[in-house]
Amino acid sequence: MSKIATLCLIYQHPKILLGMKKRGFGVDKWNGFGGKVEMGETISQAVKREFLEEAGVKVEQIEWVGILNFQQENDPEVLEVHLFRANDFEGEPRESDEMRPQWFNCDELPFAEMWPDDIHWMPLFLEGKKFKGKFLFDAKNNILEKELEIVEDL
Ligand code: 8OG
Repeated sequence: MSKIATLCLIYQHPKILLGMKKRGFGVDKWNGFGGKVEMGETISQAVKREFLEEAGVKVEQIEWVGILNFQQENDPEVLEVHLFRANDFEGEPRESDEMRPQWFNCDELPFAEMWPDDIHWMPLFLEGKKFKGKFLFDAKNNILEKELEIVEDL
């Protein structure tokens, strides 16, 4: 069983746009923007829709950089997250019901307030690598198992 979600980060070296999740899954964590892919839409349509809904900005050129599978212990469901980078955007990031956007310097990312897997793949993201990974979490979101590899193509 698997669900598909998107995650997209705007990276304009050295700045990266994150959002504080205000409600729901991942609340009180800084993250990129994204969510579940809806019926009848493509993955890239979902990236653009979620960015507009959550941060009020339009992203057009997006680059597919990773696939990460997340699973909770004792739960057969796998969340397959497609990770994207955008360099450009239109509009001014603004707060929504779901996210409070903020720019960070890529050397000062708030890993203590991010998902625990992010510290593992973020260096690859910042280096412009493509990667695939798999993380298994316990009920407290500690990482029990981790697989991460750089790939040429996704
Ligand atoms: O629709 P919803 O907001 O529930 O979607 C969840 C978002 O959170 C989606 O963009 C994917 C993202 N996400 C996870 N797990 C993890 C994780 O471990 N690390 C990061 N950085 N993002 C995650 O669902």
